Amino acid sequence: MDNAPRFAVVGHPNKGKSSIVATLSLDDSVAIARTSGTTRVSQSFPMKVDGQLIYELVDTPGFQRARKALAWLQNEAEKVHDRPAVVKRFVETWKDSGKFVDECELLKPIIEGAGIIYVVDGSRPYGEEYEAEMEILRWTGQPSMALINPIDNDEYVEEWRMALNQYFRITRVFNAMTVEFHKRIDILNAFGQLHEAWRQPLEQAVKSLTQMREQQHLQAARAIAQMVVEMCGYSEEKKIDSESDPDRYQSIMKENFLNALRKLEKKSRQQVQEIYQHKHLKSQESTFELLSSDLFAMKDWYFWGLDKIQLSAISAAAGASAGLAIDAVSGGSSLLMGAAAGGLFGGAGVWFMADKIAKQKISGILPLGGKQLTFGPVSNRNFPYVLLGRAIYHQQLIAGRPHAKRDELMLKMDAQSNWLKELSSERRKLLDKLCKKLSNQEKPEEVEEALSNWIYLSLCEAEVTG
Ligand SMILES: Nc1nc2c(ncn2[C@@H]2O[C@H](COP(=O)(O)OP(=O)(O)O)[C@@H](O)[C@H]2O)c(=O)[nH]1
Ligand SMILES: [Mg+2]
Repeated sequence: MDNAPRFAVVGHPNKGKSSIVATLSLDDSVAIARTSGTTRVSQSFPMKVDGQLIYELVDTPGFQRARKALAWLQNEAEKVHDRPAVVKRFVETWKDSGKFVDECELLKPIIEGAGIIYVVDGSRPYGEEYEAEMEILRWTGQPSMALINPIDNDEYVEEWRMALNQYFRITRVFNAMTVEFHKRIDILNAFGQLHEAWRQPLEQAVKSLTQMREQQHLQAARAIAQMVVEMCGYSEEKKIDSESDPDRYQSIMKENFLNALRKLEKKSRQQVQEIYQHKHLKSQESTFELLSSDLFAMKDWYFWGLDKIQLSAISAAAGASAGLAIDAVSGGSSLLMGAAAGGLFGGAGVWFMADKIAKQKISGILPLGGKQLTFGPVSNRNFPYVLLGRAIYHQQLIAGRPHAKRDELMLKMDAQSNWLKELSSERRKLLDKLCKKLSNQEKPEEVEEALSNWIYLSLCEAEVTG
C-alpha cells in the first residue's frame, strides 16, 4: 500500500518513545535502553501483515534544544500560514550543521508527511520545557495525538491531560509495557478520525491486525495440540539381542525418553514465541528457565494439571472402582495394564513402579531374533492436562507480552494460575473426553483436530476476558 500511514513517535528523551514503537509495530528488535540518547537517527519500523505494509512507525531521537529551536522559528515566521514552511526551512538550514541535530532528525519524517505521536511520562510532573516541544509540533500542521505513558505510576496523568488537551485533539493514556491488544486498535481508530485520508487505510489496518491476531491464536492452538498429541503418544524403543539383560538399558532409555519429551515441549514453546513475533526472546537462555520447573517434576503436576480431587473424579467417572481410581492417579494402572497385556518379564515390573510415569515393556523374540524394549508412552492420566496447563500458561505470557519488554518471562505459581478451574463444566467435559482418548492412544489424528479447536476457543476467550 503506497498510502500507508506513517507515524513519527516523538518527545523528550527517555519517555518511552522506542517502547511505544516496539509495542505498536509488534517488533521486539527496537532498541530500548535505560540511558537516554540511545536513538540518534530516525528509524522506520514497518507493520506488515502477510507481507502487506499497513502502517509504519518512525522511532526518533528526543528533543534536545526545543526552546532554542522555537526561538529560531518564531523569528523566521511572519504569518501563521508560514509556519509549516518555516519548520521545513529549519530542517534544511540546520540539518548538516551539527547544531539541532536531534531536532532536524525528528522533524524530518513529520515534514515528509508523518503523523505525530507525542509521548510524555505520566509519573513525572508537567514542566514548561515541554511547551516549546508541543509548540514546534503544532507548527508543522500535521495530524497529532498525545500519549501519556505512566512509566513508574500515574501520579501526574491528570495534570498532563489538562496541558496536552490544549495542544492535541486526542490524548490517551498508553502504557507501553502493559498495553492490551484492544488499546493498540483504539489508537489506530483515533488516528483515522483525525485525518480523513487515513481513515480507510487505518480501518483496513485494524481489520488486518484483528485477523492476524486470530490467525496467531489458531496457529498457536495447532502447535500446542500437535505437541500434546505427539508427547502423549511418544515412546522410546530399542532392539537388543536375546542374551542381553534388559535391565542394563533401563536408565539410559528412561533418560532418552524424558529428554525427547522435554525437547518436544521446548520446540513447541519456540513455535509459539515465533507465532507471536517474539523472535529475540529465544536467544535468552534463561527464558526457558522461567517455566523452569521440569516437565517431570511430578510434585508440580497437581499444579499444572488436575489436582488430586479432580483426578480421582475423572477416574471414578471412567467407571473404575474407588481403589483403582487412586491407582490410576498414581500410575499404578500401568502395571495392571502392562501385566494384562503380557510380554513382561524379569525386572520389568520394578522399572515402572519406580517412576510412575510410563509403561515399559519387553517384547519377546523378534522375527530376526532379539528383544524389543519399549519405554513409554506416558500412561499417567494427568499427563495431557499437565502439558496443556504448561503450554497455555506459556502462550498467555507470550501473547500478552508487549514487544517493548526486554526482561525475562516470570513464572507465578499461585492458585489463580490454574486455568482448569476457570473452565465451564461443558468445556471441561469435552476436554476430559479428549484427554482420556490421549491416555488410551485412541485415534490421535481426530483427537489432535478436536483438541486444536478446543484450544483455539480457549485462547480467543482468554483474549476477551483477560
Ligand atoms: N516500567 C516502565 N518502564 C518503561 C515504560 N516505557 C519505557 N520504559 C523504560 O524507560 C526507559 C526508556 O525507554 P525508551 O523506550 O528507550 O525511551 P525513549 O528514549 O523515549 O525512546 C527504558 O528503560 C524502558 O524500559 C513503561 O511504560 N513502564
Ligand atoms: Mg528511543
